[in-house]
Amino acid sequence: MTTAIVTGITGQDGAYLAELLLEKGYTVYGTYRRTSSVNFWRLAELGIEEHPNLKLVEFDLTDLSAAIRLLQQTGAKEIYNLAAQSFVGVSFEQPVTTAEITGIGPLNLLEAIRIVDPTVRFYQASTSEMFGKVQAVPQVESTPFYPRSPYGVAKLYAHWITVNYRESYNIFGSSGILFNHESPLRGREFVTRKITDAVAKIKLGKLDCLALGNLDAKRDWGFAKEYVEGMWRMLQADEPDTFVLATNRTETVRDFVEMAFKATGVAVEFRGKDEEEIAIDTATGKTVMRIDPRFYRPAEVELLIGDPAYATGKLGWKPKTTLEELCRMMVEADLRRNQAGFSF
Ligand code: NDP
Ligand code: GDR
Repeated sequence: MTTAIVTGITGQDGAYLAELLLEKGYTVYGTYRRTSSVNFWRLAELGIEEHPNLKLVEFDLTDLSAAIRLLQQTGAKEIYNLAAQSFVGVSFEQPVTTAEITGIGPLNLLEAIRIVDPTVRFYQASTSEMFGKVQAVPQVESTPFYPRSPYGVAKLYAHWITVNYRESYNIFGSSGILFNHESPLRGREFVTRKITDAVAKIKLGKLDCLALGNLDAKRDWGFAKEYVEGMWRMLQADEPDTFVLATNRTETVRDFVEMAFKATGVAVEFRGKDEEEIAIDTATGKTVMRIDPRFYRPAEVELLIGDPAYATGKLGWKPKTTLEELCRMMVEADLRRNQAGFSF
C-alpha cells in the first residue's frame, strides 16, 4: 500500500485527489493549516472525511522544519503539492505572502525530500498563469512564460525550482501545467463558481444581480476531477517531466455567464460596453448581471488555451467533460445547496 502526502487537502483539487488515491488503496496524509475554524466541507461532500485511510495532519507550507518532520513521520513515497495562495486577484494585494507560500513553499518540500528521502516522488501544481501574456496559441510545454500577476511569478519560481531539483539531484519532481479546472467544489471567489452560485440564487429569488469584472477574458476550463487523475499519472510515469493538462477549447467569461443562465432556463442578452455592460433576462427585462470595476485586475491574462497532446501521448490523459456539462453540473449543485441553505 503506497503512502502519499496531499498538501492543500481543504481545497478543490486536494479533495478530489484524496478521493482518487483512497479509491486506489493509498494511505493519504492530507495536510491542512491551523486556523480558528478549519473547514472540511469538500471532504464531507465527497463522503471521505471519516475514511480510515485518510489522516488529516496540520502543516504550513512555509515551515521547512515542519516539512522535514512531515516526511520523517509519514514515510510517504509520493507528495502532491497542491497547497498555495491560489487566488490571482488576492496576489496583487498580498504579493509577499503569495511569494512565501506559493513560491518558496514548494522549495521547503523539495529540501525535505533531499534531506530525508530523495526517492520520494514530487508533484508540483504549476499553472497556465505562468504563460500570462501569451507568446503562442495554443500553449504547450515549450511556450515561453510571461506571468502577469504576483501569483504567476511565484508559481514560475516553484516550477523552475522543481525542474532544477530534478536536474541537480535526480529527484523525481514533475510539474503539471494545469489550465483552469472547475467543479461544484470550486471556491466561490473564482469566477465560474461565483457565477453558478449567483445564477442559482437569482433563479431562487435570493439575489437580484451578479457583479463581475472583465468579461472578455478567455479561459480553457476543464473538470477538476479529471485533472487530478492526470496528476496521479504523472507520478506513475517512468520519468519525471513537465506536462500541460487542458481541453484545447477557450471561451470568454461572458460565454460562461450565458451558459450558466441557460442551465436554469433563462436566456440573457448583453447590452452596453465596458463598465456599462449589463445582461438582461430577455423574458422579464430585469438586469441580472452588471460590471463592478473593483473586480478588474491591475494586469490581466487575456487568453488561455492549452494543447494537452504531450500528456495524451505519454500518460494517456484526455479531458472528457464538455464545458456545457461542467457548467450544468455546477449550476445544479448550487441550486441544491442554495435550496438547502448551504453557505460554502
Ligand atoms: P484551492 O485554493 O481550492 O486550495 C488551496 C489549498 O492550499 C487550500 O487547502 C489551502 O488551505 C492551502 N494552503 C494555502 N496556504 C497554505 C499554507 N501556507 N500552508 C499549507 N496549506 C496552504 O486551490 P485548488 O484546489 O483549485 O488548486 C490546487 C493547486 O493547483 C493550487 O496550488 C493552485 O494554485 C494550483 N492550480 C489550480 C488550478 C485550478 O484551476 N484550480 C489551475 C492550475 C494550478 P486553506 O483551506 O487553509 O486556505
Ligand atoms: P484565474 O481564475 O485568475 O484564471 O485563476 P478566476 O476564476 O479568478 O478568473 C478567471 C477570469 O475571470 C475574470 N473575472 C473574474 N474573476 C473573479 N475571480 N471574479 C470576478 O468577479 C471576475 N470577473 C471577471 C478574471 O479577471 C480572470 O480573467 C485560476 C486559479 O485557480 C489559479 O490558482 C490557477 O492557477 C488558474 O486558474 C489556472
